[in-house]
Order: sequence, then structure tokens, then C-alpha cells
Amino acid sequence: MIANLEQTFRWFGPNDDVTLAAIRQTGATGIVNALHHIQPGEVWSPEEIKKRQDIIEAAGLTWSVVESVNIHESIKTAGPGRDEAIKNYIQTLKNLAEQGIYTVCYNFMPVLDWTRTNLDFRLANDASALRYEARALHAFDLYILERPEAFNEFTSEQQKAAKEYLDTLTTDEVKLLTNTIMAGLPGTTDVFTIEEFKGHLKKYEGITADVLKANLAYFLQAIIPDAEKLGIKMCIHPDDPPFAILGLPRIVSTEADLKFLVEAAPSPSNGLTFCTGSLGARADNDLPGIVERLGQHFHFIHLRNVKREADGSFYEDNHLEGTTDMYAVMKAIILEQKKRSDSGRTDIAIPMRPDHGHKILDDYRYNTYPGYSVTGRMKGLAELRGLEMGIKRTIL
Ligand code: CS2
Ligand code: MN
Repeated sequence: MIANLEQTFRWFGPNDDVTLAAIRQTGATGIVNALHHIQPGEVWSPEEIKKRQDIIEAAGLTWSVVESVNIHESIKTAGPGRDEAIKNYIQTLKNLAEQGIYTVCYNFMPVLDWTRTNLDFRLANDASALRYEARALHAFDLYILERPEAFNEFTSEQQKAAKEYLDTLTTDEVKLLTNTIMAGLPGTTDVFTIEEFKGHLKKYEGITADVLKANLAYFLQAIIPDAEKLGIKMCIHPDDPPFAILGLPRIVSTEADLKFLVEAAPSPSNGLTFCTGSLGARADNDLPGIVERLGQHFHFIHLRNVKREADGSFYEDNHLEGTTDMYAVMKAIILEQKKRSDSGRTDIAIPMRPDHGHKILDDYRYNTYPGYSVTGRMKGLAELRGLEMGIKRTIL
């Protein structure tokens, strides 16, 4: 029988309300962690890495994946300090490899990380989910951020829907929407002010998707030779949501983007994080097909589901429900594992996490990062491991 996917859980470090002891009870064996207190562009020292690794191992778990070593903005914009930031990035990779940590996730989303408009969207059973509502994002862009170009980007129908939506919001709700969209990096509670965000947008003037792609290729060509020597497996996380927002380009959203990326610096060290929740928010992404065609580059897998709506909105659904056919995705992943095994590759137990989960049951007692409840994620993980076993026993 072919090895199972490695079951992992994201942990935000000692300040996370979800303890390692709790994570161990979910059945996960691997931890996905980052040193969130170190700023992008700075080196993760061997001491800091070791300190965190010791905490994880003392709980009987393994630090399997780093998510993320974040990319400094100067690398994305090709701004001053880029080469210094790249040098530091490589040093961080060396320090991680020395501790035996080899899988490194990152993303190339300008300024923002993932974006939602509602962090407490209630489903029929009162579970709380994350939601991206197109008209809310448009309302923010047009009338709160007041980005002039937005008026040319949206149809008059979209503008009308956005205005009507905005008119229903109270002052407090406008503030909440603003803070939700302006959230900073995962693992922080930072929120950009409108002025700060406008300052960032300015730095992206003239940075088209093609320019951003060239900057990503520059970064990869600079780091991948070292990563390969170190045995580090880089795996980029796709854009969430997988389309341009707020005037910022996004370039890791489609199968063609993923193909460009792996071809920009061909190497076993230049790989992908396959996130079904992110890629699945686009109707033109064929997820099982992506596994079939690009699965050999996967070093890390995020499995979650979204329910897509006609206007580009979506919410995070139960892991086996929603628009993505999780059975077909899991089956394709298992066939990829088989291919690896048949060809003598040893990386069969690809680390997988349930990514996000709903807030259910006791989750309301914790103050967790949005999407990172313990019980909701455990439910997702439990469903996924059952699905994996069922398919493996049936087809292999
Ligand atoms: C999540 C993110 O958006 C997602 O799907 O997995 O928290 C993700 O971890 C970061 O945006 C990028 O690594
Ligand atoms: Mn993800």
C-alpha cells in the first residue's frame, strides 16, 4: 500500500490559542509553522529556528513545513534592497536546512495576503465561515478606498450593486468591512490604514502582471540553485482569491500561471503548494486536471472547499461539499502518489493540511486567527483522511 499523505496542522506559535497538545489529538503529526515575529526580508537565525523546533518536538510533533518565509516587498517590486533581501532569504533557507526543515511555502501576492469581506458568515447550521463577497469588495474599492481606476474596471451593474450594498451598512459595519479587507499577514493582527495601503499601491504603479512575473522569475532564478543544493523544496501558495483585486496584479492564479512558474527555474526545488480553496474560487481552474498535469511539482497540499456564486463571490464550505469535487481531487492526488512510487520517488507522504475550517462547537471559546479554529479544522481533517483511505482501499 502506498504511504498516506502526511497529516499536518498549521500552528501560529506559542501565542496561538490552539495548543500543540490539542493539535496532537486531531491526529495530525506534522506542524506547519513560521516565525511570525521576524519581519519579511530579515534572516531567521539558527537559534530562533531551533527554539521553535524544540517546542514542537517536545509536544511529540514534527515541524514539517514552513508557511511562510514571506517575500519582502522589494523583491516583488524590484525596488531598492531587493538583492539584500534575496541574500537574507537564502541564508534563512540554509539555517532551516541545517535543522532538518526542508519544505518552505511562500506566496507572491502584492501587499496583501488572503482577502475576505466577511470573517463570520453564518451557515444554515450556525457554523461560522469565511466569505468573499464581490459587491462588498467593489464597494470598498470604489467608495472607501476611492481608487479612481476602479470606476473603469467595474461594469455599471457592478457599481450599482456595490453602491446599493454600501447604503445598507451602518458606520460600524463600514469600519468592520475596511478592517477585514485591510488585514495584514496571517499570524499577525496588523491592519493597514487606508493611507498606508494607498502608499503601498503607489509602489505598484507601472507594475503590470508581466512585470510582477518577471520579478518572480528573477527571485526564483536567484534562490533555486541554492535551494537545490540544500535539498530545500520551495512551494508557492496560489493567490487567494485567484484574481487581481484593488488594482494589484496577481500572477499565481491559473494553471498557466503555475506552468510559467515551474518553467521559470526548472528544478525539483521549485515546486507548488496545491491549495484547492484558493484555486477553486475560479470556475476556469480544472483542479483534478491540474493535479494530473502538474502534480509532480507538488510539495505541499491544502485541501478545503469553496462554494462559488455566479458573481465571483464564494464562501468556505465543508471540506467535502462546495463546488470542488473533493473525491476527484483526492483520487488524482493518490494517482500522483502512485506515479511517484512507481518511478522510485521517495516523497510520497506529501504534507497536507485541511487549510481552514469553520468555527463550530467549542471553537467560539477560543480567540483564533480567522479560519484557524481547532474543532472545525479537525472535522475537515477527519473527513479528508477517511476519504483518502476509502479511495486508496478501492483503487490501489
Ligand atoms: C491560506 C492562507 O489562503 C489560504 O488558502 O492557506 O492562510 C495561506 O496560508 C497564505 O495566504 C499563504 O501561504
Ligand atoms: Mn491555502
